[in-house]
Amino acid sequence: MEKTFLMVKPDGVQRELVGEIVSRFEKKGFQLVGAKLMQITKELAEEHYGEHKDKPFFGELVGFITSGPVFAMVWEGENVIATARQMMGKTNPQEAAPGTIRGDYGVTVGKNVIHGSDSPGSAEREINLFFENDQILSYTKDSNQWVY
Ligand code: RTP
Ligand code: MG
Repeated sequence: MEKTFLMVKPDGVQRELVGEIVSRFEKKGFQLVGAKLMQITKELAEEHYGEHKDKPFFGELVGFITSGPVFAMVWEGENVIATARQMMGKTNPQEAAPGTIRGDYGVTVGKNVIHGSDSPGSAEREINLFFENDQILSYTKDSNQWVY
């Protein structure tokens, strides 16, 4: 089954949006298979956002993503990479549709609440960058078993 890397950025953690964001992907029907609250180092940030290293906003981007804890996650499901990007909305929250995470909670492009892998190649790269193999679980969900 397809997997993607999603991350609540420091602004989302500070604004107490972790639960809301996790809830959206749970309700959609995707499965959480890995998660951790962590502090990103400068080295990890520069590698993660390596594709942007020549952009004028690179320094600001690295500074922001290392400015406080992030909530890193691996989610699994059919077509989860592209669907999660749709649920996140456009990069600039001012262009992101209402109903998307950035459309509902973001205001500026520099603080846009959530990161998501943009392709199968970046999903594999980013999952391996942030998670060890044994931190990604495989399990089936049977909610009745946990109620009765
Ligand atoms: P992300 O990688 O964080 O999920 O965002 P994205 O794919 O939607 O956008 P991307 O083009 O990969 O840009 C990465 C992050 O850089 C910041 N950015 N700032 N000041 C600017 O013009 C500008 N453009 C991009 C955003 O925070 C964006 O999420
Ligand atoms: Mg990106």
